[in-house]
Amino acid sequence: MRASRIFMYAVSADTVKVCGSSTTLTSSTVSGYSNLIWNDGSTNTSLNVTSSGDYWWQVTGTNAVANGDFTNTSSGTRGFTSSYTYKTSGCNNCCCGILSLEGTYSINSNPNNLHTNFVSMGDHTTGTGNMLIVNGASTANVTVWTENITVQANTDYVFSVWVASVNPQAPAQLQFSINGVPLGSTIQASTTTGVWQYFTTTWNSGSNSGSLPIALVNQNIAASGNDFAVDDIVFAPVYRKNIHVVLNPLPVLSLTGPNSACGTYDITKAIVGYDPTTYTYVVKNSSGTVITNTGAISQSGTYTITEQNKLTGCTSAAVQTTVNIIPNPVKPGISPS
Ligand SMILES: [Ca+2]
Ligand SMILES: [Ca+2]
Repeated sequence: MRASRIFMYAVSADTVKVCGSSTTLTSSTVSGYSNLIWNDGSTNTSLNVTSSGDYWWQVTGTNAVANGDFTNTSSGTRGFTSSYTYKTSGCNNCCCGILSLEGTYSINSNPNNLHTNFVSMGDHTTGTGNMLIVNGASTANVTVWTENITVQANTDYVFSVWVASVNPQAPAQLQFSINGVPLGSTIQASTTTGVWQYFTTTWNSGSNSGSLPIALVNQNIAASGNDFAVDDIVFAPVYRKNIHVVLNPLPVLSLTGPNSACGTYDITKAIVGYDPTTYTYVVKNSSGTVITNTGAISQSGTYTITEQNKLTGCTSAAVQTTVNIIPNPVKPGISPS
């Protein structure tokens, strides 16, 4: 049930039309999801918007990766497999430590503990925890890390990872992969060692459901180097709300006045830039009664006018003007009947 609900949410985009120069968008709570983030990276429950355009907020469900922070090291709880060779003990006749050979990996709190040429650095999770440390080999399309994850159909997922180079040579080129299909752009690690970088991609499961292998695949074919650390792998359902915002300006009405006329007054002449094609004008007298005969006002007084843009529906502030009607002189000898 949840999966279909998420799908409906994910494909829907609200359109918010507002009269004015800004509006506030507000996120909502999605049960079981947290870590709210807006398109601009902010994490408040609402976002102030001052230009038309497309916006989104997103919350993330529970991480499905079993040991994404690499706390567990024993074979029963490690939670993943690799096409490289797991090393926990010394390397006979090796130069530099237990990861001296290409195509080996281990879990440790410091790359330098495993290879004397690897940088000394802390993990991403806490700075003192464990990370996956890899002496990558020069073979492309090798699975560095993989775990079978149960996915729901028609659900959006986020797949993210933190990567650091532990050796400046030939930085790692990794690829997200789901069910053997490459996903997103290549994860290009830095030539600077010891700096954690965040990589993320999204995936819609479509008709896929059940247990699928999700993986990080090595695409580097450099002979030496290609040595890196991985930490805090997340694969989680994600709910994103897309919001299309249209901000329409408020019309600004300007009137001339005070206005005088003999007999009757066409009050549309008081409207600066009178444009009945674009606007609907509403004229009221001082009692608040709408005047329909705007072309021939016969009563002196204060009149209030608003203009509404016919296309956007946005209405100006009410503006007042005064009209002074001067009675026409009555011809002598003729009495009003
Ligand atoms: Ca960690
Ligand atoms: Ca290597």
